[in-house]
Amino acid sequence: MTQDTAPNTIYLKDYTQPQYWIDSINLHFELGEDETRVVSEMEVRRNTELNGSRILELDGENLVLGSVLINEKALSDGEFSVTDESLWIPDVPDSFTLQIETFIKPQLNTSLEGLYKSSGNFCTQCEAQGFRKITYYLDRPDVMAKFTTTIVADKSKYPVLLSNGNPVDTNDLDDGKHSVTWEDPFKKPCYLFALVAGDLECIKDTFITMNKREIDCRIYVEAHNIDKCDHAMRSLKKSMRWDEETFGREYDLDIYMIVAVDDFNMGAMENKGLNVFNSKYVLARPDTATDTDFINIEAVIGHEYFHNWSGNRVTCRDWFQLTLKEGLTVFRDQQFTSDMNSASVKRIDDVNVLRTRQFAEDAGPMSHPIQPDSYVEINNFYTVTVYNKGAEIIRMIHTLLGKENFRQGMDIYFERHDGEAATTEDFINAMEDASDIDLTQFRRWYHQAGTPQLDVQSEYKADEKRLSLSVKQSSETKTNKPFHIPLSVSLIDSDGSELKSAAQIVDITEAEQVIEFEDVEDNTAVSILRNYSAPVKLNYALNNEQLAFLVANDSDEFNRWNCAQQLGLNIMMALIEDYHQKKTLNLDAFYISTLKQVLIDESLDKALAARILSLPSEDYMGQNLPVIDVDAIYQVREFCKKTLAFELMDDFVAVYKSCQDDEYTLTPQAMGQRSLKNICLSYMMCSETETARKTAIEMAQHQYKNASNMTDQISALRCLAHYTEQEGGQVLDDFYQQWAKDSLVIDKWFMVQATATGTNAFQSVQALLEHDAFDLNVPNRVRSLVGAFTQANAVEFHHMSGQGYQFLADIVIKLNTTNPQIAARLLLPLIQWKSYDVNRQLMMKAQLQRVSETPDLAKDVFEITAKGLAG
Ligand code: B3K
Ligand code: ZN
Repeated sequence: MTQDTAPNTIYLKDYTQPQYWIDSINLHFELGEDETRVVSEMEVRRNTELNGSRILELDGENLVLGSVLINEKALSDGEFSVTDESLWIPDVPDSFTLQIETFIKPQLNTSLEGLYKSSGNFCTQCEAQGFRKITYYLDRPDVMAKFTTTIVADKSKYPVLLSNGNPVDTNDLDDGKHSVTWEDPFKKPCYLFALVAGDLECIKDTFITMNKREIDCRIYVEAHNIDKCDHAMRSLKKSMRWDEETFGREYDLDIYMIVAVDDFNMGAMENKGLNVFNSKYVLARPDTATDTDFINIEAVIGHEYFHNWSGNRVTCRDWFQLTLKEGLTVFRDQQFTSDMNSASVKRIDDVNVLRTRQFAEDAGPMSHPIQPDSYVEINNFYTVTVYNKGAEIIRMIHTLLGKENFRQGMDIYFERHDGEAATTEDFINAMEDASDIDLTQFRRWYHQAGTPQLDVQSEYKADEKRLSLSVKQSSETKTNKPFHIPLSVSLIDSDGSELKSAAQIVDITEAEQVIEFEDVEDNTAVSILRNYSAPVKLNYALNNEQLAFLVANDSDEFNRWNCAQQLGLNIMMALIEDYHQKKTLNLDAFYISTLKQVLIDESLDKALAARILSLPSEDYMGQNLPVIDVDAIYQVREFCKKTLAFELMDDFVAVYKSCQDDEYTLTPQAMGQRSLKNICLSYMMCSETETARKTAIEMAQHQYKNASNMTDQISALRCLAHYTEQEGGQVLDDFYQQWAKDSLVIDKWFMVQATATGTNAFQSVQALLEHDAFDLNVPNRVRSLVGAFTQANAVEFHHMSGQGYQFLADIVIKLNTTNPQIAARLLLPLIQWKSYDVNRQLMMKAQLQRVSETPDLAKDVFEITAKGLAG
């Protein structure tokens, strides 16, 4: 999609129903090496609720039109017209059969949208608007049709032919071809259409549903990956059971298929009965995948499965409703992971993503409410705001209504809208009907952008034993009206026990509000925004002693971590000040001893301990500075790590040794132990005293050589590659030799190098662009090198020379023609220019400007540059 003039903006307020409905579509694909022929036969009917035009306008892009027939009669050239984006047929009957023949070239489709090829196999990605690259259609989610799909292809090259629904017919044809016909009994929008044709193998299992129906579950992969599917299959079956037990939702077809492909723009896609996945979220063996990979696979498999109800059975009326299915489904997958693993660790990880990525998005030029009111390219709105903040909004509804009412609301929503294309308003109405709770004010979360801030001050009156908290809410966006915020609070007495009777969820609805507690003893600590009950910035000035007390005693594990983050942030912000004033840096002994307590506390969950011991991220620190100073942040953080390594070396070594597991397992305990072990190793590696450093290097080398799993191997590799030259170089070479044939593991190899710092860091990233294993057409590879460098290596990407910015713009310009979706995503770090110093601002803007002047700028990239330059 290229533009000569500025592309149109689409507005929610302009939504109207379609002029025509399509009740059924019969698709016939003849897949060829040079050309693919698509014949589509549709039953079309005028929308009688509208008194609209008689012109039928179908969406279509990059298609070669063969023929058009209405009620079996071919139209002559004058009876229709074709533009770059549509097919117009004036004066159509009220109800008719429409047959359209188109020709496409999937083998040349590098946008990975529509029908394309990955590793020689055919596959599709239609959400949001990819179906129009396959055939002319009403490519909008409120047009729902019954799909029947016949695929014809060479049998030896493409023995497996898949589409949505159930297989109903198979035939061997002449010339070594064969055909399979699939019928999907459920009406669906075309974005849920899928086709896969290839030389694939599958693992099979069965799932017995709550009503004793037997579901044939299959995971299709290339033959060499067949031994890496077991975890995905287990995850699928767990998801199916969980959705029955938690939400009473049963699977509805007789077959559920997942296909893993290497070339994919995002994580996975919930096509009805035929999910297509980025292989990163399917393939795992202990020696190739980290604990995080295993957890992510379970989460993404769950996410796509849960879409079968929240997304497919009830879909979105238009793309402005995206959070209706995405926010809700992220909430569902978060609950699932939380139930399968450690709930507090999951909450910590989710909040970390929200606070670093979503808060940054909301503070920049792409800020939008979870229900945006306009877009240029909808693919740019599959954002952390729509997904992750969207999930927080659902979580708040869950908190306000309570578990039972929420479940009832979900039942009402699914029953009322099954088979329909719904809106966020439909969802909230169902929640109100289930609970009798008025969500009028709460609805503002859907329409107001920006992160609200809560300023809390406490006042204790010893004579009255009264504690009052005054809470003020404000927003950067001055036009925002007060939000309805569920604020979870409790009190912890001076012995460290929670005063359970004080625990409550306070409805914050006013700009200023006071919360009173009676009968409170002196020195009682307030635990606030427990479990992160709302997506807000909390400003509650606790001193370092109070924070340390809560790190040690809060009964809310999330808050223990959060207070440790706040404490670390206070300490590091003060150090940044010292750094700017060129003072000698000194790490507060109190902070060191607080972390030491956590480190040696054997009763503490190890995964939680590992998170508490992790310093606030560079991104999080940056958000708390008026101007992000990447160098100061980096130097201060490294200084803290080195000092902690020096001060606590013996403890790190002891804990490291105590965390060696005899046998690899994937339990939350074993994963927790590995994460604590590896965080100890990473601290030890920062050591600057000779003997300690030598010990650390030897331990890392030993771990690298003897690792029984990828978590341990990659952690040791990262430590050596980031903190030593010669030893690092050796293990990087060794790792490459060992894993050259496994592209997902090689992605990790790229990522480790992309996140290295130091004199040659940038040159080595540049050199990697030329590496045989690098390929600009493979999104995973691009993300692991370019994405990691620009998003997870601030000090090198934002180098004063501006070389990082130019590097990124060069890549984006190349990708603009081949894969605009990926190009637009990669460009995002540059639009945050306002957060940096003036010199960097100018250089970042200059590169944005350069990208914006690229000839044939894709809509995706246009929108990001335009918004980025406007600031
Ligand atoms: N619904 C898809 C995302 C499609 C992205 C299109 N650019 C995956 C998911 O959220 O489950
Ligand atoms: Zn989703």
